[in-house]
Amino acid sequence: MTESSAASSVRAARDLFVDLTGHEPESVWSAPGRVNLIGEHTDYNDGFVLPFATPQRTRVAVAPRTDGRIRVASTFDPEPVEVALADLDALFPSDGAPRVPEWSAYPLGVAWALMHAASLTPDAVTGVDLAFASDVPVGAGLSSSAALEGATAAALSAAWDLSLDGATLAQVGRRAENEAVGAPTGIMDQMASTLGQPDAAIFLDCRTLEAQVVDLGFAPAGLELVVIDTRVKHAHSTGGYGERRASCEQGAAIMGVPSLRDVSVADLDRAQELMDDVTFRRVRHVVTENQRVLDTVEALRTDGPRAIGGLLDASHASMRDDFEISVPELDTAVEAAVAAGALGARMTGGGFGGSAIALVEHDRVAQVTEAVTRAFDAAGFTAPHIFTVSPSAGPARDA
Ligand code: GAF
Repeated sequence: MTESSAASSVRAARDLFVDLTGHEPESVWSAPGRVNLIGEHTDYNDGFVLPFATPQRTRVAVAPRTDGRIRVASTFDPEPVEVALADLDALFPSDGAPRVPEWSAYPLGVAWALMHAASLTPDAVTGVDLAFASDVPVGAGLSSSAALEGATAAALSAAWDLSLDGATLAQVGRRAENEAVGAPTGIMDQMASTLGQPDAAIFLDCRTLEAQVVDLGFAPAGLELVVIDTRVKHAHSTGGYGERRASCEQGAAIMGVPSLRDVSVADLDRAQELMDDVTFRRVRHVVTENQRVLDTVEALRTDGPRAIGGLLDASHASMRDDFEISVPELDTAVEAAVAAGALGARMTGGGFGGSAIALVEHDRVAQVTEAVTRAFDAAGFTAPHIFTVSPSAGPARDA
């Protein structure tokens, strides 16, 4: 990510804001997307995750207005959506589908969840105009939604003079995603976005929300983290994600524990006797993935990033064979990257499309890129989008 592309994204948000309102914004805020290094589908099982924030960010130009209304617009869909803050409760009823157009449920849902989190009544806060621009690719498994939620939460928190920490902003974002948008996701993406640190990952215990910063040290070790966006779009508000979550809950109920966090690798033999094969394999993925997160953190702390390649590979195999959330494009990306010399590779995010990551020697990035591109071509897949990322900081005021 170059300085100028960050600047052009700030300018795009500002320009949209001026088109929308006819005046300059008061400030521009931003929040990052995320790459999950390891720990997939463990967050809603009260387990462990190790994500980091991307250099790609969503930016929002913002200024208050005097009439108690909130208006949102995005460069992706510049048709603005405007509602009264006093109507938000009715727009996001606890027993029904959101009553606002598609993407606007994210920022309007954050406003609604933030007002509840801070016990604010509509007459206690100012109205606001928000104009968004983003360079986080949508549907690529890099959590453009958490970036949108994080940027909105940071901007509104400043506009409404609230001093909320990153974990609270993340919980606001998650509530918006779960209840306003209707996607049954965990807390990982929002915590990665709001707690992001340069050159480090966030080791998060999703039960206690205790977060530790873990140095990654990719650059000093001569390594790059390569993202392979397969261009297979995914969504978590429909289908497979919810089904996997239900299987995990069923597995925990059969084991008689509150969540799969409470099942250890040593318990797996017993689990296999108690449940059907599919449920058992879903359980085995989560239980072994939790252990792989702990092993990855230990390896990073004691031996450095070169020691984690095998854990990344094992994570992918578990998602492909046991959790069954990979797709041929992700498997091809992982296999071609490893065959071309990556130290390890895995799909990242919720699955059913999106991106894979590969840990690669700096000198081999071109070789891996070429090999993956060739493999996609040979398989007749759409050409992937391949780029390197370095772990980045959480929400910030950019202007
Ligand atoms: C998606 C969800 F939003 C996260 O909460 C997490 O469950 C992830 O899929 C899978 O690890 O990104």
